[in-house]
Amino acid sequence: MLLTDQHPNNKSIMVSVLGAPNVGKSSMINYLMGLDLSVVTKKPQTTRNKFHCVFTVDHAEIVLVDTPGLHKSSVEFNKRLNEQAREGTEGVDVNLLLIDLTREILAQVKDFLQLMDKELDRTWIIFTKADRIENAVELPLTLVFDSIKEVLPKAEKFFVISSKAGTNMHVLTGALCDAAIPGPHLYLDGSVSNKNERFFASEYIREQAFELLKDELPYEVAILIEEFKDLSDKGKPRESHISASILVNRPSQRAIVVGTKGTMIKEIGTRSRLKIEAMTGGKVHLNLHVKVSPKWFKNNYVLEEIGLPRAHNSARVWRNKS
Ligand SMILES: Nc1nc2c(ncn2[C@@H]2O[C@H](COP(=O)(O)OP(=O)(O)O)[C@@H](O)[C@H]2O)c(=O)[nH]1
Ligand SMILES: [Mg+2]
Repeated sequence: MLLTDQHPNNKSIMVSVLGAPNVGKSSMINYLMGLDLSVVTKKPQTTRNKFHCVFTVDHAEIVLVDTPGLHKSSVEFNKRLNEQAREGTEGVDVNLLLIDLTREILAQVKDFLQLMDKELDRTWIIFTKADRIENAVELPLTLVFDSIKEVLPKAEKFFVISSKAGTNMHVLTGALCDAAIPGPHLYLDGSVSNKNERFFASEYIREQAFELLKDELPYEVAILIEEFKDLSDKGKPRESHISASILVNRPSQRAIVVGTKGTMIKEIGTRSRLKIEAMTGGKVHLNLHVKVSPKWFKNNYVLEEIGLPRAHNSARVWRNKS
């Protein structure tokens, strides 16, 4: 489709979704989209890559950039996660900085800005998890917002939302539509992301691993899609064959991910297959295997494979020789 074929009233806005781990970035995105696209778990640092989540309201296209939560760490893997968040602010029209109402507010803003280490342009503050605070919408947040403006001068306005209760979601959507800039849509034909089904298949497998595995183990797991093939004949319902490796760091972890008589890997497989089938709208054959890949989170090849290229502050050893 040519851009000139688009409706003359079309407008578009690109928005970063920023904040500390676990403030509710992915939950808000899923609520706004009306689709469980982004992975949500109770554990922090579930999101590892920045990616576009797209929805349209009338003629307005809203492109939300989900990002990993910024957090303090000198570990290479975490530096790369933080870099994804920093890059998420590039070229956007508005930043949404999510602040968890159940935690200390100003400290969250200051910590975030320090870790961001980059000036934020036009920013809206989104206070999240309003359902967890009694009468949250009546809190004297204007005063708090004024103090936020002292450290973040480009903060324009604030919203109080709950992705659980749906509070003020329509207000936020309305504000985004109003701020959208007249021009062509970036995504056509109902595309909801810049990432493909392969990416989301790996996300949904990782989501179930995060849910089902305990303690630190979820953080030591990565998913590599080895094969994603469509088997279906023309005119027949879609049928896909997916083969994926679950990478773990140590042999003892392999045993846990496989589980007694393979029960754990079966459960991860069944649950993630259902989510992948909901995405493809067809049948999915999912073949999972667990591979021991010692210190995969220090392995440049694996990190690149899972969409985490070098960060600007990566140690020298990670840089290409030039
Ligand atoms: N009560 C409540 N919990 C929420 C809300 N939004 C997110 N959560 C929970 O907070 C946790 C982290 O959410 P997630 O969206 O993954 O946060 P992210 O790390 O910032 O992307 C999950 O357990 C969510 O269910 C909300 O509006 N209300
Ligand atoms: Mg997230």
